[in-house]
Amino acid sequence: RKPTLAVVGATGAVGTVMLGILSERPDVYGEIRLVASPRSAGKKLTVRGEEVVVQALSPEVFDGVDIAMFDVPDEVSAQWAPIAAERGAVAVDNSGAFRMDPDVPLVVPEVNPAAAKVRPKGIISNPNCTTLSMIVALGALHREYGLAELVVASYQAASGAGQEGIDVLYSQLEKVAGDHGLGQRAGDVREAVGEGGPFPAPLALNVVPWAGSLKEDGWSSEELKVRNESRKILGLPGLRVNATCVRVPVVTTHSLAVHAVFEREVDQKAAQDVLAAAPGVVLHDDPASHVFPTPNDVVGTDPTWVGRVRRSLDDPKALDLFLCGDNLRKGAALNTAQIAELVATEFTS
Ligand code: 2RA
Repeated sequence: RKPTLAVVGATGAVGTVMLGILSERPDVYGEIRLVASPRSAGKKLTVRGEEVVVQALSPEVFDGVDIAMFDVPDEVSAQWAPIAAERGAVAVDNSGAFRMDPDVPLVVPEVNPAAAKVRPKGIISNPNCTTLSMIVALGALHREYGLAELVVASYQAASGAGQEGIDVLYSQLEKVAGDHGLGQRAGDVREAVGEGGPFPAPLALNVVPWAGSLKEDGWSSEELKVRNESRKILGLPGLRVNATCVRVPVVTTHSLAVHAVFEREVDQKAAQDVLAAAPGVVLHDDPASHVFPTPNDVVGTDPTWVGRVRRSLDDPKALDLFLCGDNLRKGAALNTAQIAELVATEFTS
């Protein structure tokens, strides 16, 4: 039978992308129920070409639901994913609430699909978008060479901070547009765009070395997520990982510069071949012709794009590469949809 799906957070930035993805991908569901806060209840949204009325989040809304996706803030997931699971649904959660819970698998279908079957709490977590933007490509290289260490710098898009992040970036860009003198005196962009919004410094005409909240010893929550989630997904609890997460004035698509050290010696051409053959990865790597991924060329697409693949000049076991992935698609909605499809096969097979 075709399972019933609930999409919780259907009206948010990720939820909106999710409705598009559900309309494009193979239709494996019976009913699709759209759920949001009481404020959005009654709204009509289109999924699979049909208008669906949004229902308010309540325990009863999960009755008869087989799979419930959550694209909502951590505290909402923390409260409601267990309620959905209690009512019999498999909850696929895109928040940070359960990712590091040892009884909740953290799943990337191209990397660790079998983990989705072991879910003692009835909950499966979807990784953070920054981890997801690199892990499919790194998983392929790990299978070939054995990963030992990662040094990562992210270039994260504004939409990682939700619709508010997108709105604030556009509003700041409007405020600086046309002023050709800006960006040449310390603090002049800050004066022009003012304070407020999800970014702790102006994002227009700037980069901001911060995402998430402050954790111990100066690390940001985002940097710790990259470390902890990579370890869990790859099944490498001792993997050495150092990340520096940076926000850049890009609307959507996270990029990462990665220095990856392996157990075995690597070869540039062989590594490129591994990446080119990996499901979910596109090798886009011919710098002589200016072929490399950029966020603006990647946004709206599903795969992880990889370019600038080089063997380290100082370490024959290390590769340097540049990756881009749409943080709202593979980084959030698409991976959640792929996990839900894995679960859906349990109903249909
Ligand atoms: C960000 N990774 O980009 C976060 C969103 N989950 O801010």
